[in-house]
Amino acid sequence: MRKEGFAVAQMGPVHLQDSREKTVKRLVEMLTEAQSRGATWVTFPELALTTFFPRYVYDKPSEYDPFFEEATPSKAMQPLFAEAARLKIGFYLGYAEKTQVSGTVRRFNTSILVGPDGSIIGKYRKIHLPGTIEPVGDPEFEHLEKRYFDVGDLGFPTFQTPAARIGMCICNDRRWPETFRVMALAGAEVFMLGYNTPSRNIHHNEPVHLREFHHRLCLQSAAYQNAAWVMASAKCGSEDGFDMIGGSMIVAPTGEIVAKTVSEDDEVIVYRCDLELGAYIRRSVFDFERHRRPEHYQAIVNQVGIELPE
Ligand code: CDV
Repeated sequence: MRKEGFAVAQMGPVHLQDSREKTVKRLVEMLTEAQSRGATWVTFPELALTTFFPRYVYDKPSEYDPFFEEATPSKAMQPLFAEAARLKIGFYLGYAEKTQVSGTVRRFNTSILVGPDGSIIGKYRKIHLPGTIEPVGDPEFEHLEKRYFDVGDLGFPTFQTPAARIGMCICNDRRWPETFRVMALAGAEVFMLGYNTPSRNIHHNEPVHLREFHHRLCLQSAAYQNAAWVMASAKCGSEDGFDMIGGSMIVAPTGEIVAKTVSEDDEVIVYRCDLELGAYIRRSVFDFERHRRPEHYQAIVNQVGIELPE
């Protein structure tokens, strides 16, 4: 057995008017609770420092730039970094990143992995951006990630930490099995992800119970098929009247849910994960080296949409 305490810190709503200071204070409180309950790692949600602003239509950078951080750690993040280093606890944090790439301003939906010593171990920039560039014209279904963010340019990296090799992804990425398989092929033993999932489906009229079912389905199959632990953290509840699902959870490499939140508010769940469980499964049913047949998977990387054979 190789056991390590992992926590998922779910957040209730962050409203448009809530200050970063107030929001980060909530994160620090949950970090402290996680550490007191034996966790050495915490997963926080996607875009954890602000409301889920891509639901709103903005035209000018001066209107949406206030949601972005320009430094890591930014001033707002500093209390979280300081407390985590003091408590010797690592964390995953999602936020909106504004940066320069080759002299051009770029904006990403980003997560960082911060080690128990307070150093930044790695960064991921969201690849599967949902929604539209142009507004659909119905505030209930507006989801403008493609308007505000560039597609991530870092691939799906994994990072060796004192506890395990960790891979990161963000929200909609979890619906795409390629996300997890690429990280698993780079040795990920733990997948960390944050999400903001509206209770109403932006793509079609789907009941809430299916939203939650599809969420669980993605996480459980990702864990099982890649023999890895999954840490999934929601920002949920009603943000200024816009409802988002909860259901933050920790899933074992067997696909079993071992811990799950019960509220749509700030809530911490902790589980002592046996990293050997995943290693055992990767030596048997999911021994990639022995059983994968990539020569028959060409379409996965060579095609985007469906191409019918001649
Ligand atoms: N923030 C997200 O990526 N949300 C998507 C919704 C819009 C489909 C999700 O996959 O939950």
